[in-house]
Amino acid sequence: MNSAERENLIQIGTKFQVPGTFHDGHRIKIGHINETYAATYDCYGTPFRVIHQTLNTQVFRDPEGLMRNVVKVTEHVRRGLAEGGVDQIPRRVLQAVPARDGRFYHIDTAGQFWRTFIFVDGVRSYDAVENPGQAYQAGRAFGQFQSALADLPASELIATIPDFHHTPKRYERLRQAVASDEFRRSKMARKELDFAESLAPIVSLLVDAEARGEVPTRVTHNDTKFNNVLLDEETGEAMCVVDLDTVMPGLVLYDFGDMVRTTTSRTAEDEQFLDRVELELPMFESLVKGYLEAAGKFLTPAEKRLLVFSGKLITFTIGIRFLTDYLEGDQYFRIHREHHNLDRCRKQFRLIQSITEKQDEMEALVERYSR
Ligand code: GN1
Ligand code: MG
Repeated sequence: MNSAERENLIQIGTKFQVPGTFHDGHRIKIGHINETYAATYDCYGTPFRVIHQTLNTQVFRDPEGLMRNVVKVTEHVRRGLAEGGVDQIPRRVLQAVPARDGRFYHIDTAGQFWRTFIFVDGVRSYDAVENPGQAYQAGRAFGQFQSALADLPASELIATIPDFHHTPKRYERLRQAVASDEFRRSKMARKELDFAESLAPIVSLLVDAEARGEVPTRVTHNDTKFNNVLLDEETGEAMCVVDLDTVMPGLVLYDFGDMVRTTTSRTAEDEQFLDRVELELPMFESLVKGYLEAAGKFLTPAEKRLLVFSGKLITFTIGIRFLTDYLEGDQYFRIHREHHNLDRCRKQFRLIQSITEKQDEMEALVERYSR
């Protein structure tokens, strides 16, 4: 962090009701969209740590509504944990820190939207899952999160990004990107575009099921990738679900699908050695077990029946978003190397092939843990 960035962070800190004086801060790299800093304040000799985070308001068009969602959801989860007599509640649910003016955000002189959370100690995230125990923890944590919110009416939350997982609309956008091919990149992605074309028949299955009322709209997380769950550094237990910007009305299947995408292969999201990319059944088994232990009670038969399919569809949806962004000149997902979004897409598409190969075994596992 350079000195201008540091000065700015100090300024930001003064706008929030953080106790003590600024000691130090550094940028922590998570996510493709927002900037996140960890900062330590000296509070009468005791360190007090917080997260200061920007929100990309190009992506999230109603940031105030988003923060209202976040506060409503975290308060609801916290209340549930307290009623259940659970220990270590401050480590299990995010706590937003209000600004000096009582709102939960601050807009700086440059127009940046900031919010602050209390730092959760003694936990870490992983970009790629390492073993089935972690997959179990992730499945259980997101299942518990959904379960804790099952009695919060979805109508109380705004859609922070409308049609976020609407695969047909994402698909249409890909078609437009191919048609204009502004950056002359479609020839690099010929194979991927053919593959995307071949999956046209499945694109609308979940939105159609929702429209017919076969699967209910609930409060869901919508960005359940493995690095959005914090595991205890010592015990490995999943403590806290983070990145709540997309918590909004959705389908549980979007959440489960994104868990399958990110928590069943010991490879990074942008793995370039595609031979290494495989849906690993022991990971999937643990993921399903953890998820159904926590969520099995409230899921309907139709939701359970679509779990495996959702893994395929959400992996596809995110895959075509990477592909579209590649064609559109990397406007959305931050890239760190040339063709990065194409690499990300390739990894997703390879995983879909592996899911297709192992579909029957996956279905059998869902069946086993549904009983
Ligand atoms: C984005 O910012 P981050 O990394 O939490 C994206 C998700 C994608 C994910 C892919 C608001 O999440 O939808 O699945 O990248 N979030 C948004 O890594 O678009
Ligand atoms: Mg996110």
